[in-house]
Amino acid sequence: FTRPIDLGVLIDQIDQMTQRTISEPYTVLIVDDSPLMAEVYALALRAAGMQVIATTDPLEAPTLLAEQQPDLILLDVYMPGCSGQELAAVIRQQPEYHSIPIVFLSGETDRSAQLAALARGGDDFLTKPINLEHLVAAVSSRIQRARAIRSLMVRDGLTGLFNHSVSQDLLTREVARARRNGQPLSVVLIDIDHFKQVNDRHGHQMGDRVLKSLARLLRQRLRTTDVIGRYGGEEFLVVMPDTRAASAAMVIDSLRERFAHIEHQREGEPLRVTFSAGVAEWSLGMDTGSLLEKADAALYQAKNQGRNLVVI
Ligand code: GH3
Ligand code: MG
Ligand code: MG
Ligand code: MG
Repeated sequence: FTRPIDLGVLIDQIDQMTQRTISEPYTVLIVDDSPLMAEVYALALRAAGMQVIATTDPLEAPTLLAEQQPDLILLDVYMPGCSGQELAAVIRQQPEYHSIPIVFLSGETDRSAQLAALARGGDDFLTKPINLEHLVAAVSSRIQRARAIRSLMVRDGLTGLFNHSVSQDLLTREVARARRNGQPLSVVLIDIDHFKQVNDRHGHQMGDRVLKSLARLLRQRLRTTDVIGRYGGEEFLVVMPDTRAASAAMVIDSLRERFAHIEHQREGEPLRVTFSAGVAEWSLGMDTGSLLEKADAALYQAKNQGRNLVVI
């Protein structure tokens, strides 16, 4: 006698594990006026599997920060031209860098100078001579925590997809990119059909399970360059760069068919659920708002024409 395996729970666990293990290597920006010291730190961090960008010129740091998007900054306190404290203050003035950890490196043992550096936006202070094992441990634990916090702020808790405001920001970024490079861009709004009935008849927990299974399907079948977000309760937003509306609609329609065949309940009364979708392609003169309105109008038509449909 063996207990039946709950496939839904198992798949969720596998999803969570793979999301945790498939992650990019940690990237660290080192700013130290001593090339020798920068190289020593870089060697230690690289040996631990991290990517390192190093500069001896503090004035170059803002450009490297914007271009390389590091996970953490190691900052020497004493540098000619611009001190580490000054640089930290400049970096912290930009909202997009508020959450990036800054760790100071210095031979300074004076307590008040250390506190001043922390007050300018630093997170930690390592005193020279620096133990390289300590450096690697301090850097990796800070990056790990920063990434976890960022993912909490960016992802929807139930489905693991981007939340409403992040998906909208990413859409705005793709609109700007399409305007620049002249490549097509399509947007899809997906809304589950009669979802209130699913909750009413099968319970809220089953409703949640349906939401997770649609999220999983979208993640598995769409490109990694597509943006997939939970736009509202049972509404999802998909942003497809370099894609014309006709191809986007074909892809979403095959997902629609696949989703409609999923058996959400293994015992008792069978439960199948469908969704409707509206597709819109960006054209010159449209902004994020008008593009979403166009997709919403198409979705409204899909609902009006009987649901379980994809409309352009
Ligand atoms: P339509 O086909 O016209 O879209 O009908 P509908 O029932 O899907 O639409 P309606 O907007 O009336 O209902 C949406 C329901 O989605 C109501 C709400 O309780 C449910 N819902 C929203 N968020 C969640 C959630 O996180 N979990 C669950 N289980 N239900 C949710
Ligand atoms: Mg120095
Ligand atoms: Mg809805
Ligand atoms: Mg609905």
